[in-house]
Amino acid sequence: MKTLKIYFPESGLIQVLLVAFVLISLYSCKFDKKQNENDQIEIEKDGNIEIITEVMEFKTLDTILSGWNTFNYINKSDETHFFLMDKYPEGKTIEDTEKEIAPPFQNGMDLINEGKPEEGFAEFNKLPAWFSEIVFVGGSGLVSPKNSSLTTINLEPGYYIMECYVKMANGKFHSTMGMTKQIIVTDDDSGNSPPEAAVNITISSTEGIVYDKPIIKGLQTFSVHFKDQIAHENFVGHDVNLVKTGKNMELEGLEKWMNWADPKGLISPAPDGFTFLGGVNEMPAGSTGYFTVTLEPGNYVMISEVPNPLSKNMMITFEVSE
Ligand SMILES: [Cu+2]
Repeated sequence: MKTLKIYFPESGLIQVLLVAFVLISLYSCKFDKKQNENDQIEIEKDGNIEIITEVMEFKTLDTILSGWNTFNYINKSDETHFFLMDKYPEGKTIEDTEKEIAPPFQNGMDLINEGKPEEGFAEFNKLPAWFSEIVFVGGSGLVSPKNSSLTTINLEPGYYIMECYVKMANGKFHSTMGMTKQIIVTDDDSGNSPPEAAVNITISSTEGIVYDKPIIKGLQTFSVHFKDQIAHENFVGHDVNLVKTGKNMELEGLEKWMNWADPKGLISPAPDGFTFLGGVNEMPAGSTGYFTVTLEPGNYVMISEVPNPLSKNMMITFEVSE
């Protein structure tokens, strides 16, 4: 902790009192704001849990029930975000993340951005051993500004960090800038059942993204089954993001943007002409998550947040007709 030495002239006492007054006011302001933030968040009538991003933060419940939960992620900000639930090993908390995980990732990314990819990737070797014990158990896909997404996942009791690692225009991860939130999942079960899916998607490292029925317009629920899970070249596992595109859009820009380890990847602003509508973020092999979305007629892409998704059959296009 740094100690500030302040020299007070004759009117020192008044200044000290003024400083103290300002500090107390600031503290109570902050406290009031926090109270209000939590007041805004609610469990909706249908049991969905709201997550709101106004700028680059998660406003949601601090404690939730285990079992099946549906999250309504509302992105009111001007940037693209997602939420991913990281289940932490026993005894590790957000303080450990800030000390031991965020620095190697950000230093590595900064070096990659400076054109030193080898040194950058070497930074990732400094991640603590317990990093490999974090389990990524799903969340939304990417959600464009002023959009929302509905994602249903099953959560075991435990300590979780909700995070988003999209990058700001200056290359800093949203998570480094504080877009993380600790959430406790209790032993009490929600008692919810998973939704019924109209279309079943399977994703795997061997076959990519496949689905079993024609996709039609209107309100649709998709199941996403993770037949396997691997760490791709950029360390993350595969996931499913639904994207609406203009007609005859060039998809190369989107494909390249999906890789966070690319200096131009997963960085604000997202490429023009694509609207991210959520999906299901990475989950362990054998897991199933769900997302529910209203589909207007038009052209869509389902894509994974990995390097070269096209070559892995993790970038597939489809059309929804009138
Ligand atoms: Cu974000």
